[in-house]
Amino acid sequence: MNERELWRRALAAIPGGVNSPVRAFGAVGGEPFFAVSARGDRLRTAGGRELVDYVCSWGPLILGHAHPVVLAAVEEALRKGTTFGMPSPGEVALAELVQGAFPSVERLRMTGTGTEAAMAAVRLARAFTRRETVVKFSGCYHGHADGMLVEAGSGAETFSVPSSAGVPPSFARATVSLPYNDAGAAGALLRERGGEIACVIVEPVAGNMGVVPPLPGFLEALRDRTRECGALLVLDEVITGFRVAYGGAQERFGVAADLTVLGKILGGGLPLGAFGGRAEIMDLLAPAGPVYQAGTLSGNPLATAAGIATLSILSTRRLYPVLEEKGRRLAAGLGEACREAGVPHAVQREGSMLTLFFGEGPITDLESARAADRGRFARFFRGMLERGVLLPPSPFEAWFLSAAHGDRDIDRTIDAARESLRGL
Ligand code: KE4
Repeated sequence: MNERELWRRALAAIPGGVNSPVRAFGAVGGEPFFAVSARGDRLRTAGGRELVDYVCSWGPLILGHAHPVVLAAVEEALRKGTTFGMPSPGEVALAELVQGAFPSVERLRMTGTGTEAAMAAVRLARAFTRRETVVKFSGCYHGHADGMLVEAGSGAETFSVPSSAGVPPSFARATVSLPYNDAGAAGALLRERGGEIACVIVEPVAGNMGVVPPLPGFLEALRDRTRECGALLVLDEVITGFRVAYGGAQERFGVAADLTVLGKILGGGLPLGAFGGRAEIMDLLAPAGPVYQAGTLSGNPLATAAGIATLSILSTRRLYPVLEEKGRRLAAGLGEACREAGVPHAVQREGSMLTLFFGEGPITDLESARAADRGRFARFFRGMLERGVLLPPSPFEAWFLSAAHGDRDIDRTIDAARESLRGL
């Protein structure tokens, strides 16, 4: 298949040629390839190349591509049909698995995407608290709902400004964006204006400005200050859920959310998002209560089959120490390769998600993430791709390891990094 011709056709039919912006390689240059199949940690392109894959579909594939147990579960479900538009047993089984993994989740509602789940969780928080203002953190991404596409205005105290065309300033004014990891700023805002705050929504480990772990005490401060002022703490665990621990960041850091947003791994590679929390909050949702939310394919039987198969393997928790060691091995090798090359770097990791920043660490917020050398990352990305290793095509994304990334491929990645760093 001629990828250049395919790309020309894609540009003639799809805006920017892609169905999600980051796939267009805008941050790293060049034309993207087309993926046609994948298995384990390997992804095959339409041009016949096989790549060691650290995108892993942006997080869902913690077991690797096309895991046989997941494929078998989806194939079995497929033979019975694709969607019924009626309650199906898999939705109940998957919701019960999430209840078991997240003690803070007494009730769960499924959606098609993480965006829908985050959007509905915020709507629910506003209804439950009868307050309007939402606090988020610059550099965190919670999907593309209007109120989430905002950035801090001048000075963290002022209301936010839209970070996308088409978002009315009035929507942005209901959201305040603060610097990530700044417990002082969050505490001050919640003490001064806590009475108007519906919720604080945060990635407990940031993965959308590159991997930025929470500083000690940051999550605990958000938990304490929100409890004091009656705002809800919404932990967006779309990436971290089932990734950094079976019970997500809540298990890893011991901080319980009022509402949890899930996605990615939950769907085992098929479209699935979810949000959940205490029954007294979740039971405000239609049809039980006055907060409307719905979805044609929410919790559809193929996605729940993939999710149940994935969580059934993860629920033994045996995989997490293995993933931790894979992440440690890769991070150590990348750091050594950068030191040998004399390249300023910060390898930031939480479990099996990491980012190599070309800048002085520690990277604790969006400002320090943006100070890293993006041009160097773009050249490094292309060098790695030439050597058969696919990194996320953006310095502001997480690299993901899966159960399928063996030591040989990790060591091959480190060797490719050593070679790519020469002359960067
Ligand atoms: P989706 O609507 O893409 O399923 O989920 C939105 C979302 C919500 N919360 C967090 C913490 C997320 O990371 C995401 C989606 N992540 C991006 C990239 N990290 C998905 C990739 C893309 O947009 O193409």
